[in-house]
Amino acid sequence: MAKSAAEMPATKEKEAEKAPSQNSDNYDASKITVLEGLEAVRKRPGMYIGSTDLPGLHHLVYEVVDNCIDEAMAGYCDNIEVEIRKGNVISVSDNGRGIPVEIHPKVGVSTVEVVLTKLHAGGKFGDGAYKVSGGLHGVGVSVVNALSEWLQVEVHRDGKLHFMEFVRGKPKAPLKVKGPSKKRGTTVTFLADKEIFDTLEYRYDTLASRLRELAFLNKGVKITLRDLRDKEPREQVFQYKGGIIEFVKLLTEKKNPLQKRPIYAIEQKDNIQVEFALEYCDTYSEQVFSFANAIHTREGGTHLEGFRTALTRAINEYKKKLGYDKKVEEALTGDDVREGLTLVLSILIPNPQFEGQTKMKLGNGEVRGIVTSVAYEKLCAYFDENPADTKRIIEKCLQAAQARIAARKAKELVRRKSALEGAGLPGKLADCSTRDADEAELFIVEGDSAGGSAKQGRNRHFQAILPLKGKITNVEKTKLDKVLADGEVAALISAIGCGIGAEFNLDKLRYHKIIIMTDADVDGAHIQTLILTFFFRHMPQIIENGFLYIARPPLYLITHGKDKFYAYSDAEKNKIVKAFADDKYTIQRYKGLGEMNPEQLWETTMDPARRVLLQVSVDDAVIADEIFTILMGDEVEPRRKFIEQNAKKVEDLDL
Ligand code: 0RA
Repeated sequence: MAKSAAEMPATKEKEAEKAPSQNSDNYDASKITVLEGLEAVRKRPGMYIGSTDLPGLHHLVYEVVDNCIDEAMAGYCDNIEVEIRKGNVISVSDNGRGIPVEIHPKVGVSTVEVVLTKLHAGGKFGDGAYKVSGGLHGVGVSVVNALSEWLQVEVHRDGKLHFMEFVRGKPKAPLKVKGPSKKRGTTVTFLADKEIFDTLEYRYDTLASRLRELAFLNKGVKITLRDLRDKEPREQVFQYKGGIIEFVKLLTEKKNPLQKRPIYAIEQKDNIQVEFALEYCDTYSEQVFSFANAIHTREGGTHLEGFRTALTRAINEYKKKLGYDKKVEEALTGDDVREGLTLVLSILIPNPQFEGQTKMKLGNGEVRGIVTSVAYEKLCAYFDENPADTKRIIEKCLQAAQARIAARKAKELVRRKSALEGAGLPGKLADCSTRDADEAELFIVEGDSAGGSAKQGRNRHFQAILPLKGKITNVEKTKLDKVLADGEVAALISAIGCGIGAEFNLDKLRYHKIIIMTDADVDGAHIQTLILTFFFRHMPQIIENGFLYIARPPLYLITHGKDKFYAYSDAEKNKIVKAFADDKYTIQRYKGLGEMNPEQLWETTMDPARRVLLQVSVDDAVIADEIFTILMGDEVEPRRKFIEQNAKKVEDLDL
């Protein structure tokens, strides 16, 4: 948690005054401002790096790497190495120009010191290059320094190796020359401050995912990630000569593309560089990655809006040109041309403006028209030159339109039955009495018998029960109209209260905890996956906002005299049993939720004070999409491989 100003030690201001006395001839007003600058960062870290939890911690690494990427984008660097060392020390090296070492004319200390101790000093002095750093939170490496217990910087420049060290943002000594060097570049090594961060345990996969993304966006640049924390070091090298074309190919690897190769274009207009790669597959969902200056704009923005306009316009243009208007008269909508689309859009812009709650939406208005005109022209050129691919793409979009028209009718039908409207909650929902979504919980329970126990065992003030019969429709293989025709899914949508598709509205969510409760067997695991797939594809906002959970019922009841023990794994069971000197105990293996009586179900799985809930999160959208495509799609071979490779985990499900 971010520490509030009040919690910070009161001595900070004094320390700020004391520090320059190590070097009293540098004791001037500007120096004090510098130190105060970093104190502000330590007081309100959240303002600079978003949070002091795991995402904030990873942000430190990204901040340094972004500076290396700037060197790469300016054409001076093609090798970046990131190391997680024992004790969670991070080291980031590049072969860029090296941070300038000469005395900064305005501040009177080395530029290295300015860059590392002054907020916003990351600015590359207006050399006209596009920049990643300073984009999202506009911070720079000084923030990393401020939030590190210690930080060391090595600069290879002008034939020399320069070195400087800091403690909690304050220089230990001025920049010094350590010796000669034939190399060029910068190495920043730091230990994040445990006084600031909730945790220092970097997640390898999270860092790998971002570094891979950066490698795709900066074609040719070699980025190495090395984890030296465990006995067995782990290393991955990311380098893609094909850039975002390879990104799209990776995303569509497990799907069936409709094209020979991705559509790709890059062009600069009015100082804005527009680059995109896209491919259509025979799937139903859309996968989009949009970037502005290598920052992942998860909420999209003007660049994506501009692109969508161009895509819809160009496809409608060729639909008409190729005579498809006879087949479907209605114009294709934005949604129609998005089905099965995999798109990577990357733009470079001199002054990006990031908006939205998470600052992940591009706001620059001038970008919209520029992207539309570049993309429209390039798409039309491709459609002219590749008639066979174009036909397949248009036919795919027509299918989407037909399904949409059918879904509209189906929806109207369902609505008439008022299943989706507030008027009628599903009959089998045992709702809770509270109307406060914050405290309300919805248990999605497998089967009517378990549903019955859950209904009796629950706390009816805040716990609602929705029993689902059997297996719901696999949404990965089915269009929305058919999905809606499944009464179980319709009941689920209606209970949740947000609607579906374009009408989805998260504000209407009736429960802030939606808990999937299935048997601990293969069928239960399958049902769980089906429900997860439904949320992932149709209500991702529920997952993104942390509202979806999985309940963990116990596997065993062990009775010893009058005492009862529940075990949630084999290991736990063995541990419990070992503790009994005598043999007078019995073990009951729960095969399903239905075997538990209402009281047991409450004690073990539903009581907030005692239960174990797993929160569902989709950290890495690329991997999640891949897993759902494999598990629920119609390609048998990759599914077989996935299950084989993960056989251990699958077994675990069926302990
Ligand atoms: C300030 C100015 C220049 C480069 C850098 C900072 C710089 C910072 C970092 C942090 C990690 N690696 C870095 N590489 C460079 C411009 C250099 C020039 O104009 O010579």
